[in-house]
Amino acid sequence: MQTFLLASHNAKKLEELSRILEPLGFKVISPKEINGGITEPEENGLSFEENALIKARCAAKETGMPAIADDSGLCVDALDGAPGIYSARYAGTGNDDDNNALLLNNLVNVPDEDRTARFVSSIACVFPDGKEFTVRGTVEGKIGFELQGNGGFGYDPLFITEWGCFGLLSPEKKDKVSHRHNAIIKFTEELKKYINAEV
Ligand code: ITT
Repeated sequence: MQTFLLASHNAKKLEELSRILEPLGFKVISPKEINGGITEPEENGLSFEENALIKARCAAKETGMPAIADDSGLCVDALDGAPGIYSARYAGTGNDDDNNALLLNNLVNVPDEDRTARFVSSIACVFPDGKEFTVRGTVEGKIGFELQGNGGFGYDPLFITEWGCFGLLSPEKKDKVSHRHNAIIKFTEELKKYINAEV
């Protein structure tokens, strides 16, 4: 069984990644299980992929383990793709409530039909021998006019999809339709190619 270190310091994201990966047959280890933890590198890349690679490379180098990192965010069309790679620090406080309040404020005059958006998850996989790849998953939706529910994390209470607002979905439902799920499906396909190439 392949074991991966999940290089994330976001407890909710870690929960989601583990919940999706474990039934697919992967053993996953969180940074808390590593003696002394792992460094949280500066995410100074210019794309989700670059930032995911920065995190996974750092973790693989420090631990000698195959590492997976997710860099994700919300891209809002009416805001030219913002908050995008800056989603976690949009309001400058690192706090989900502040980020959601700022997003609502920045969309205050934007009508429903123009509030289209997508969640993006780029997952990087880095092996200690230096081999690496990234995959990207997305999910389309719209930004609501008010917060709904308290499921998930981050912008979920504002993100409305064909299955309903992410803030109102059960964890099981979100796991089946999310950008992270879609990225992990591609990750498993890519991993098969990697393993086959090694044989
Ligand atoms: P790590 O880098 O340690 O993994 P982080 O929270 O800093 O944790 P990112 O830099 O990838 O992670 O930022 C992701 C942000 O995008 C996250 O904090 C949320 O604001 C938003 N986001 C990503 N996925 C989301 C989801 O499934 N639901 C709601 N918001 C999400």
